[in-house]
Amino acid sequence: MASSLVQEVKAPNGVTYKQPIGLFIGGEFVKSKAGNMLETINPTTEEEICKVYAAEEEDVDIAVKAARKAFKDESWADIETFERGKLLYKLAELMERDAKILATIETMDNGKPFKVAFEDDVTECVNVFRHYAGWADKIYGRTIDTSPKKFAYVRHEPIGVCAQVIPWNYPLLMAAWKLGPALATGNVVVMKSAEQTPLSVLYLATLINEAGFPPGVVNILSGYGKTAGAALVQHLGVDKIAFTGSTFTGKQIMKMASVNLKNITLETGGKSPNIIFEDADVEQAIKWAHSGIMSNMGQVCTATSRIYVQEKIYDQFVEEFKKYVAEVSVVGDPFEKSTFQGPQVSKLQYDKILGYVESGLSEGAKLISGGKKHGDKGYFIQPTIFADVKDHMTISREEIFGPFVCFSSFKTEEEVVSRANDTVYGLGAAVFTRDIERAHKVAAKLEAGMVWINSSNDSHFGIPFGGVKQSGIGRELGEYALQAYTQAKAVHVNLGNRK
Ligand code: TXE
Repeated sequence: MASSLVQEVKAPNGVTYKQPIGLFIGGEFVKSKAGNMLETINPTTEEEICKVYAAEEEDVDIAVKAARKAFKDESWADIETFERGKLLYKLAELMERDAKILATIETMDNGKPFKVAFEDDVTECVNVFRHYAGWADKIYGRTIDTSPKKFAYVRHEPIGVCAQVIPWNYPLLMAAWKLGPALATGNVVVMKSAEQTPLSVLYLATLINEAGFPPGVVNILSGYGKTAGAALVQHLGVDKIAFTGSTFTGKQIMKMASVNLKNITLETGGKSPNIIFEDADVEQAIKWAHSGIMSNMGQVCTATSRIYVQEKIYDQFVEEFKKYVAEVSVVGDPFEKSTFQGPQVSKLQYDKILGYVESGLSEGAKLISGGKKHGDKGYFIQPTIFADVKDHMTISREEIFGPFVCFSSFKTEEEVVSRANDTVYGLGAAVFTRDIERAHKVAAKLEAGMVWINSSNDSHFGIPFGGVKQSGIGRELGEYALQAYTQAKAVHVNLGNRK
């Protein structure tokens, strides 16, 4: 790699590594044609980590062409499926080898606690790649019997050039969720990382090369949404878009994708309910309710941000939740072992969340704790609890994406299900009760892509993930994601002289 395309970075935890800063196209790091760069900020210190090259329309075009070429090249098009799986296994192994570097980059660029980045995010990426490595040689088509004179079979073919636009809350993990199934099924990828967090995915590109993927099979572009992102999703050489981000941008992407009727998978926003019935195991419910909203600084699309507690236990629950937060939600330097909550990813997100505190207060919700910035430096926000929140209030309706929770009480099952569903979103939902009949009845009635019974945000790479309503289209993870990256081709064979 040319020395101008790599920068030595010394992270706050003492880890020194070589950070690629170019665009990753056709297996090489290159400068953007116009030479524009974007600055990436450490949200803990508010200081620049480094600058990376930012793609513009002409770079996107080059990357899409490189991907198209790789899709047709025999090194990828004709590779045995088992060998495709081996490349993914190798990538997983290399991520495991460099886990400390990857987690360090993630913590520095995104702000999430190192412990979480290392033990959860990177580990899950490795698991995801291994999961899909195993699928690579198990993409089975079908035969369909219609009559003795006709034989029909269905091939599950790759879609082609996939544009993958990912967000900043789980930079590496979102890359893994999208790359795993796309590559296992034989597609090629042009990925655009989020402008706030380009670094870990660029490092991943070096591992993709080392693993031996043919050049152009994976291309990774740093860049802004309105320029690089929009150029990518409108490019006529792109066959599919997979996007994770806001519902607002998801809608724009859907419109842009119509230029050539691209296949599309969207995972967008949420305002997920968490319903606590009076017969719940309160200790467990508090623990899960806390991780369901406060993990990853509340920057989780499935965060259970609206908590409905049955009347009889409401006051006690809110009080105990407050105590639990005070004890567990330790805010501070994400490289410190004891830290549970680091800074928000950016000044924009930080300001947005503090704006919702104002909104909650002005609309009459009761602030139980938090609601202010934490410390003098970095985008830290105190974990914030509002109680007695009414359903019409802005804080109960809009996705806040911060360590910010809204409590309200309910009387009956019917009432709470109707209130939980009264949202444009439908991503996750949680229900806590010891009554198994009620648990399954409520799970069936909740309008959500995922329901957790007696837990929250308890996702797994083998289980489908995605939303209904304005929370998205299609599913990621597990076997379900294979459908998102393949298309069925029916082959009809005439066996004889049919009229
Ligand atoms: O999201 P965007 P933002 C929610 C969360 C957050 C809000 C705004 O509520 O506060 O969205 O965050 C790219 N064409 N989520 O503004 O805009 C962009 O560059 C093509 C929920 O960061 O959706 C980035 O790579 N691409 C969420 C990605 O889209 C475009 C995760 C996400 O950015 C584009 C993140 C365009 N016109 C935010 N505009 C989740 N579901 O997990 C932007 N992008």
